[in-house]
Amino acid sequence: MAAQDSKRRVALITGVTGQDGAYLAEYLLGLGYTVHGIKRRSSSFNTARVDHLYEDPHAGNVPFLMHYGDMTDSTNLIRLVQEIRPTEIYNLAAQSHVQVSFESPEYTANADAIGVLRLLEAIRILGREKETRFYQASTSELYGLVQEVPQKETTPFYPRSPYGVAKLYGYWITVNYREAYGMFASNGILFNHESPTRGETFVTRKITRAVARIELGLENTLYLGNLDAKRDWGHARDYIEGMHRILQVDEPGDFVLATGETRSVREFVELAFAEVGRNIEWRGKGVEEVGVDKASGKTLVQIDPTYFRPTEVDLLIGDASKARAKLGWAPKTPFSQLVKEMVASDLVEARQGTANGKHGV
Ligand code: NDP
Ligand code: GDR
Repeated sequence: MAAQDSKRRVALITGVTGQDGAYLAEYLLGLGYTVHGIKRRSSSFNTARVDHLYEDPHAGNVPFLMHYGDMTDSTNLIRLVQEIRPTEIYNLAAQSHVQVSFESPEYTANADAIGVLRLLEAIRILGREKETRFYQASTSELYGLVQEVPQKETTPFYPRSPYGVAKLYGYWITVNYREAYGMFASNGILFNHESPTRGETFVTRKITRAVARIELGLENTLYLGNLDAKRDWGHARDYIEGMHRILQVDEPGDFVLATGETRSVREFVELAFAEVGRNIEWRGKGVEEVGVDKASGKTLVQIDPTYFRPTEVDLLIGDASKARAKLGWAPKTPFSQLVKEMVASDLVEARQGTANGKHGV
């Protein structure tokens, strides 16, 4: 077990402005950690998810601090690890959109694969192997083409996208640094997890946002790709607790976090529309298929083939028995509650007109 300074609890979160980073930062602050986050420079504000945690550092000893940085910049990462001296690093930063990874495969590899190496090397170069525990945000996308279900830690990997392949490197370099240098470096192999702050171009949020906007008459049609893909969807709030537990146990290792239930995109659509009292009937086949509101006869869902991926992951369903046994972790939020929460939040957002952006995969 890596010797940790028993008094200092200092976390460094890469990707703190993302869905998981923001939930994790809030959770760790609640546990009394000092939390440092890395944010990217952008031409417009990108900190909406963590703004409520921010306190003016001029006020003195604030527990939450943000630093500019990028997973593609080694010198920046080395300097930050040197200055912050984190006791725990959560590497959540990534180009995390599977379809976008087909458009930007090289950048995805740079940030999602080599970025992991850069951070592990920063720890090693600074001689902090024994002082720093490292969490890598691995993914069920590693399983890709179905080899066995449910998928667990021993299931062979077969990634199906540049994102999945980049994350495969991230997974193995984490294992290698654990074995080669005795680092406390662990992978969380997390299945899809969503929330009201999920990025707007992931399918769940795209659906709940469209349901709200259609309900309020701001939009007419939801355009989707593959309706038959099946995912094991949980709530991000539950999964970040699992991430934290992965770094608190005595031995490093690799852990699946999942609900053990799977649903199709089609089922998600049906449930989300049911939240606003609409029943969807599916008519037609293939790219001609449409989702029709049974009561009004209006077409609410259409297929747009641009959202189909060159290679797809058809079925994900995870077995989190190891996490249950060794971490005492279990998901708490039922699927129906997740959908309810997301639709309710998007209704509020649509009413206030606070939602950003109209386009996206
Ligand atoms: P998001 O896309 O919401 O957040 C990604 C974060 O990474 C953002 O803060 C983003 O910054 C940052 N980022 C992207 N590229 C870089 C870069 N080059 N340098 C520094 N920061 C960068 O993802 P999630 O919160 O959903 O996921 C967190 C991690 O977990 C990701 O690594 C993802 O691949 C992985 N994962 C997610 C799952 C899920 O279902 N949510 C499941 C399994 C794994 P910005 O805000 O500026 O864009
Ligand atoms: P995924 O999430 O690829 O599983 O990766 P996403 O929500 O993008 O897709 C889920 C499934 O829905 C199908 N789909 C669509 N997807 C999007 N984005 N937009 C559409 O219009 C659409 N129509 C159908 C997809 O084809 C796919 O089968 C997420 C990310 O968070 C990754 O970073 C993470 O590693 C995995 O989850 C676990």
